[in-house]
Amino acid sequence: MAKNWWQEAVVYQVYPRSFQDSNNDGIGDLEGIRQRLPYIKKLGATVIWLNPIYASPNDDNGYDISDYEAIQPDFGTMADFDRLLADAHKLGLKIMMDLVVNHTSDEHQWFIESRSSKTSPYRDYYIWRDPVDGHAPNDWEAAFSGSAWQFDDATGQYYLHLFSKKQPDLNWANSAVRTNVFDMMTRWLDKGVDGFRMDVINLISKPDDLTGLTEWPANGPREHEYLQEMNAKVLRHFDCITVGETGGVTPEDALKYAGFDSHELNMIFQFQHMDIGQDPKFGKWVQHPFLLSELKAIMARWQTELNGKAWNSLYWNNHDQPRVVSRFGNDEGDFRVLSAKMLGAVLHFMQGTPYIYQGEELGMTNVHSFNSIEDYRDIETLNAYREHVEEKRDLTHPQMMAGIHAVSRDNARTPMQWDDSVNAGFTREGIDPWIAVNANYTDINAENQVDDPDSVFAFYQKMNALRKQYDIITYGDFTPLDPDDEQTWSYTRHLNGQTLLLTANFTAQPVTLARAKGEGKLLLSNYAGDQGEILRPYEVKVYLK
Ligand code: TEU
Ligand code: CA
Repeated sequence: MAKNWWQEAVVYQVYPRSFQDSNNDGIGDLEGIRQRLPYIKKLGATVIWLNPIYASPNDDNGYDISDYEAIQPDFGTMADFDRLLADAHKLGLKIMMDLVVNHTSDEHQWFIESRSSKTSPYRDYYIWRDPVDGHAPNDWEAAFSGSAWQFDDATGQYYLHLFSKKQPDLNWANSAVRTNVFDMMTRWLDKGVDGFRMDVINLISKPDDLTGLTEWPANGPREHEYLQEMNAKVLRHFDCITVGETGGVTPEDALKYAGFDSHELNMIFQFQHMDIGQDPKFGKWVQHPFLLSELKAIMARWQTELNGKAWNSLYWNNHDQPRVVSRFGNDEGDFRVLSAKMLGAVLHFMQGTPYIYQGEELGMTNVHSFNSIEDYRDIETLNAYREHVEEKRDLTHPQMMAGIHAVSRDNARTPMQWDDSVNAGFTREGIDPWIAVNANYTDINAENQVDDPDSVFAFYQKMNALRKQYDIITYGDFTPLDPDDEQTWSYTRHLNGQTLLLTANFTAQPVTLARAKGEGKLLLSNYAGDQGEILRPYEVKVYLK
């Protein structure tokens, strides 16, 4: 298997709106990110993934792009971007851009032209259909509630939007769309960016006949043709990193998208571990208990089925997901630090490229201090609340708020907690940040942690350093252990005669596990000392032999 730099990378995800405000308007910006580069360097990450920073009316926090080659004024200017890129490169940090090309904003010039008349040269850039019996062409629901079709009075047709109605889907079957997207990507790569995270990239190919379809069009008929064309025309000419966001994929699909010889992408983000516990009817908004064995089985399947054939991305968190310490760990009292470290280790010692979402390295938690729906900003959350509580009335306010507290995307989007000053060092005292700071910032913040050897930050830093030191962490084969044990998570890795063993306790009680005794050198643990077969609450140990 060829070794590539992106297999050895550690990616740090920055949500620009919530990272660092440099000009005191309550919104994070590019200059703020630039000022914080030394922090990311100190952590030991090597690549920064920036969520969208392009011009956008901001219906979906930048995932509705009105100009792919202009910077969102809230975030600064192209000169600010150039400075950020240059400074990152000086520090040896690469920058991965978000590429959102399943849809644009309805305020993109292409869509403005497209909706203006049926004969516009841009009409076919989007997906327009006649009404069927006076209704939308099919029953698809948009990800952000309501129909996926919007009727447009000007021309008497519907356009497709799988997300909000301000995010019309591009028509990839039109080769002019593809050429425009590929040229735009080339210009960014020529400018020096180091790669792309590709938003919902497995939705770009739609079936020709959409009438009567009930299923969403993931992994559509021409999907791999489009990605191979993108690879041939753009990606292969640059030494870049690519990761596709692909909901609803299996390991089998992954071999096609990101196989070592598939000539498409380097990696994909799968969602099976994120979708665990969802309700068949209400989806993520009603969460059910799940077994640790189910979560372990999902991760083990991805580890073993991709081994030697494709490359995993490893993540617990991103800007769409709740905070992992609150979700799979325990964010109460002393258990927070212990379980944040344990979860970090369980993930980072698997095979793949790890992604750290801003604040994960501090053990930042879900936001328990938002008591009203008014505190939320996310379009998905607000629309779902309206749909379930006000329109369909199939969930009560308390039921919906329980779901929102558990899984709203805004759990990840509260400002980065830098220090214990008012507004957590994200923006100046007296300024209202665009979304409120999590009330626990006085306790959980970077300033507290960067120089504390027992902090979550120091633990992540240590993991990143170990990865550089031991190839087995990156490249070793993976073997799951004790798959049915509902209290502990253990596995081994193997490379060139070496064995790495990880054992972890997922409960708040001590458990006895014979193999936890370990052999060889204790590389890492989240407790002082070693109690052999006893794993203390949320204890994790990593041995190398
Ligand atoms: O997310 C894709 C997606 O399917 C989301 O709707 C996701 O399932 C949901 O947020 C989890 O509940 C990507 C981006 O990451 C997200 O931020 C965008 O809103 C979305 O695409 C549209 O561009
Ligand atoms: Ca700002």
